[in-house]
Amino acid sequence: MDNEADIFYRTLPKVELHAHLNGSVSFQTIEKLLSRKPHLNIEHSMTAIGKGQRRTLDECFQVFKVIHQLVDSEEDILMVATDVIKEFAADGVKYLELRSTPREERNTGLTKKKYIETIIKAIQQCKNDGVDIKVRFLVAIDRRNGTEVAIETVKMAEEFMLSSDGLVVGIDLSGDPMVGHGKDLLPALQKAKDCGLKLSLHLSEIPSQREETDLLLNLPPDRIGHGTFLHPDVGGSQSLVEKVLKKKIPLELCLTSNVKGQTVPCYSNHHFKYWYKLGHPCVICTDDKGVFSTDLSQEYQLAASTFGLSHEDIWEHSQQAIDCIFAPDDVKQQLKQKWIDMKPQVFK
Ligand code: 6MZ
Repeated sequence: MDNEADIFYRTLPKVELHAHLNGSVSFQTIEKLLSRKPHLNIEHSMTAIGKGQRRTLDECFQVFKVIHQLVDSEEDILMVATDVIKEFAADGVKYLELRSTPREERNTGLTKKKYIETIIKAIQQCKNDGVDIKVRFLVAIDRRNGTEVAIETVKMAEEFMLSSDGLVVGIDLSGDPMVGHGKDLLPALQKAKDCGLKLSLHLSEIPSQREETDLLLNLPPDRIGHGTFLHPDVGGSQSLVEKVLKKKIPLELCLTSNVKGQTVPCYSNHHFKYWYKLGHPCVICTDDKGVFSTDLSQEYQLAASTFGLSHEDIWEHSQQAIDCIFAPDDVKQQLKQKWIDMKPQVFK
């Protein structure tokens, strides 16, 4: 969907909980990166999936590799993170949890620690500039990197949780679902949980992960990314669904990403319908707004038009997302007040 969303969806205050930093880089920011690095011979068509286009999930992961070539220094990360935060704010997002995988780059001297520090700096700069959005950060574990890197990442995340004035709140488990196995990451994830980091785990993004999902649900995670193949109609199982329901684990759902990445055949078959009908907490998110050429307002509008939701339904949906955030209760209260204050203006 590459259309402009209606004014209602733009003014609607929104919560974004599933946004990978390097997947969220806009056309405009890519333009700036391309001009910084002309020697790489990268074109726009290699960094985004446009209107009506689809790719295999495998091809999507190739796109991230291209973007990583463009974003490889402290300076790039600062620009990308600042731009992404401002773009979400301009789209009416009032609370954002960004996630990103720390990388080191020998060529530019970037270290993983610097990587995280730079994102924290971008969050603080936006706050100092008065950008109307609260931002928190989840340190991402790329599943393909195995046990040791996962443990190292959790250690760093713990240090930053204690030193970032509450900005680092949790861990994301992501990366190509075809690679690696969750059982190798379980000790690191358990450690993260034990030290007070929240967990958002990509689970069942592809059909063959029932056993892994079952194992990781025992942690349990605080939120689930995608969960596309959890339910029995698509080859998951009732027992997985029961676990999610019993533990009330919210799902982060990304319509355009799943359709463009072809893990879901069409919008009307999206598992949003399954979970929404059950009244289970789920939150509409973008995943990678740059790569999938979308934004959160468009995703809300898409959910409304596909599943016949009224403006009041959508309002409730955006409001209930506040209960799924990882920041503490005082932040939830401030957001709830903001929603109350903004309602007359959104429905005028
Ligand atoms: C799983 C995904 C993803 O971390 O460099 N990522 N992992 N499934 C997805 N569905 C499409 N989309 C993005 O952002 C890019 C990284 O986020 C993860 C992948 O690990 C990708 O390399 P960062 O900011």
